[in-house]
Amino acid sequence: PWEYEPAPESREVADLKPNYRMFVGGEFVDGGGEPIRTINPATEAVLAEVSSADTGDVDRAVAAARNAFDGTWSKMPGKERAKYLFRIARLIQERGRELAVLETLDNGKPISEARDVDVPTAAAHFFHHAGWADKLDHAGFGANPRPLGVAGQIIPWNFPLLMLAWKIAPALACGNAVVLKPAETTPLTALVFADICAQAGLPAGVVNIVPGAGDIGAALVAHSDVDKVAFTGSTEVGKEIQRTVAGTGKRLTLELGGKAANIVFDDAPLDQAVEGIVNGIFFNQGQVCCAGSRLLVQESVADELLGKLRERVSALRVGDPMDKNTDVGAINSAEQLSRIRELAEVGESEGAQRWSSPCELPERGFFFAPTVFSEVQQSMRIAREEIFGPVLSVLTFRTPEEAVTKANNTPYGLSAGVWSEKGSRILWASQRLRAGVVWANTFNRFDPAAPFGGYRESGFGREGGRAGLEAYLDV
Ligand code: TXE
Repeated sequence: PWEYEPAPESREVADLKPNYRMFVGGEFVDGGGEPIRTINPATEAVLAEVSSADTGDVDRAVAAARNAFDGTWSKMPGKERAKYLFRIARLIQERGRELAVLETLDNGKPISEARDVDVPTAAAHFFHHAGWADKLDHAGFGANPRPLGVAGQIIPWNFPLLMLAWKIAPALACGNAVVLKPAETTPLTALVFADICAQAGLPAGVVNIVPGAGDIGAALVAHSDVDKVAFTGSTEVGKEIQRTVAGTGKRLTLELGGKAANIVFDDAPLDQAVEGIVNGIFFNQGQVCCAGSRLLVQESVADELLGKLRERVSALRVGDPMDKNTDVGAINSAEQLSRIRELAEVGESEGAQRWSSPCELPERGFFFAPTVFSEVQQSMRIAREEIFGPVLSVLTFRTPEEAVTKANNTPYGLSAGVWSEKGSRILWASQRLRAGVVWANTFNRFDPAAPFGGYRESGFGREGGRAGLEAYLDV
């Protein structure tokens, strides 16, 4: 049921009168914070002015969530809750075109990705979790697992709608109420989602959306009536949140940065691997926590693979995200673009060899040409730090043992990829890789049934599948 199918009756984007105000207690209301001007990163034009929350609004949103939780939501049988999740899932599909267009305008990602990945995967998360809502008693959590209460959820700007779905779907399936803060540069699809909740008849206060900057996120984390905090974002802010939550008894899950290794063995199908490497690092302009940002290639095939890779990257179409043929769109913000530029310059000064696609970049907007660094050493910053942009660092190895050692030589541990024709080699490597997800002969595949999350500085807790539900239940 979760194939992307735009409903024939979908409204035209021009007909929509979006309500870019906060969503609290089932109503769109003006917040007390400074309005947020969100811009189209591909043109730098202002898209919308969004009302934002102040700390009093955070109090009101948490109170609304608490009322909804204590009132009807936590007492509702799972099979009733499931109906709302199914409805939300269908409405995401029906309003898929509107959501995809807004996501692309607000984030800068290619419309083909918003349409074929973000929107259908968000719907899939609601379908999947709707299916759990009435089965929690039989899922091995013990008798009568209970929701935690009010969940405070903070999400980043790289997958605004999809990260919202990862957070809200399991929380609601388990009977929690939610206050969610979208990222300041991408608040729009979260507010369309609020409209979808209203359209689905979700009881008022079960979902509240409070746009705002980091201070509003911090107020939500610190709020004494929040029972659970779920955060996706930078490792730095994740650590700060961990300190705030320490000693309060609040439950916490963190999904932070990564520096994934994509390992190509000499027996790998090289053309297929090239597609996977390109997808791994250039999908969403590389602004992906599990991006395959370190390519580890076996020395004997390194030259051949690099040649094929440069040829393939040269063919990527970079530019207008609204063009259906675009492969690489805009970077989300000027700040992010300058971070990427800075680290790329560091790579050059550290002595790595820089190669960039000879594409022409649009004059306006935040664009960065797909870039491949070869002759990268493990000690270089471009091999250690998350760049969060379309920049690949290539390292080589001789033996499988060396590949695994190099792959694990990072403070992160979110994902990894292994390319080989030999199943035994794939299993051998995946058992030794310290990463929450290991993809074999593919990359960046997401399934709501598969738990996603990290080791070490990539955070803790899982999202998706049965493991993801544990984060929202007392058992
Ligand atoms: O992240 P922030 P930024 C990484 C990536 C990127 C870097 C910085 O490397 O270059 O982080 O990005 C909210 N208390 N990732 O600055 O600040 C903020 O408003 C509570 C990886 O955008 O962590 C937003 O909603 N919340 C990552 C969210 O946190 C706070 C995705 C993320 O913003 C807060 C994004 C505070 N004190 C960036 N300060 C991933 N894991 O996918 C900010 N926020």
